[in-house]
Amino acid sequence: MDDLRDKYIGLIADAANEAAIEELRVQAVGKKGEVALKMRELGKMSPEERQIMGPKLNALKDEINSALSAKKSALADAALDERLKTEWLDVTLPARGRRQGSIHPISQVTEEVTAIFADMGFAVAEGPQIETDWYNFDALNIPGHHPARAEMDTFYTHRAEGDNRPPHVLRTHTSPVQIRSMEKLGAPIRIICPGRVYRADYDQTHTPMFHQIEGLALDKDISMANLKWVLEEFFTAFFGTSVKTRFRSSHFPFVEPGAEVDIQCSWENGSVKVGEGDDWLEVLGSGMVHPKVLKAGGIDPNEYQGFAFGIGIDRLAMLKYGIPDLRAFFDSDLRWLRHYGFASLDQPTLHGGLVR
Ligand code: 2NL
Repeated sequence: MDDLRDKYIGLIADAANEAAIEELRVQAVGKKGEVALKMRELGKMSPEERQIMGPKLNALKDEINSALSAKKSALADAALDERLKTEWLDVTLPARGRRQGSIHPISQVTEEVTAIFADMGFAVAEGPQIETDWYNFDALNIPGHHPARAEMDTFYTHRAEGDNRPPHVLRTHTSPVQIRSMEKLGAPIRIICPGRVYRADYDQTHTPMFHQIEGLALDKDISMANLKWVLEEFFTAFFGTSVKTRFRSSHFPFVEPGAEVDIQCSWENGSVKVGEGDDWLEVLGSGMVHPKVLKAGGIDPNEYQGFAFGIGIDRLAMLKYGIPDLRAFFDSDLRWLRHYGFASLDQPTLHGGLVR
């Protein structure tokens, strides 16, 4: 028995890892291990012998077990020491650089505008940027021969030779989203449709892609008065100061009557301030939705009526943040964004959190 003890104490001392320890445990004190075999022999012994050998075998089993667990924790300690030697952190290293990206003013303004209209019960609707000419023109009471179609400098897609269907267009306004929403949701409805729109136009004040938000509110008794209140409420929230509006009669094929809306402003040495002074700045088009347009959207004009408006997001962003040149929006040098106070994306609370 002493041989057995010396054998295992030696083997345990030499064990190199946890797997070796486990192997030794099975071999020595497992159910079919050497100590168990010896215990089985107890049955064949005389009671006197058994009384001596029984406790001795139990003591041997205990001794081997504690040698096993002592070795196991010694191995774990050694492994930890090894890790601590290699996996250390140099707290004197310089910090990582800040990320360069930042929220784009167009995205921020879109979020600001949608949040304000959401407070007034408007849901956001989106739709395709490549449209059929039905949704972009005909449904909006702009027939094929109408000058508005030519005026809109539309981008047309290409059809395969022999395919005589009318080509798709890049939407020239977000109105098609409103037609699709009327079809899908019916009336009453209150939605705003933000998104990219396209017109073949490029100069100091126009880019071929720009951003628009259109609004639509239909119910049994919605009037121009509701439109005026909603717009004044919007401008006041957006610019953070009360803003007077001025409606000028105007024509758009999709509304009747139609109005262009100006906001109150002042001009001081070349820069414009909204909500003060006695100048006016044209910012949007609006009107009561034309009965033909309601019909195109599957809505009965004898039962429902309402207003619609369209506003350019790019111009709104320039006005609110004093950005003088459209080209800034397409500049890949982001330093100007910080100049105008658009924070890095590393401070995500500013993203959408700065509504009013
Ligand atoms: C502009 C003109 C406007 C609308 C957009 C609209 C949409 C539907 C029906 C009727 Cl589905 N109207 N949208 C109405 C009037 C003007 O935008 O020059 N915006 C900057």
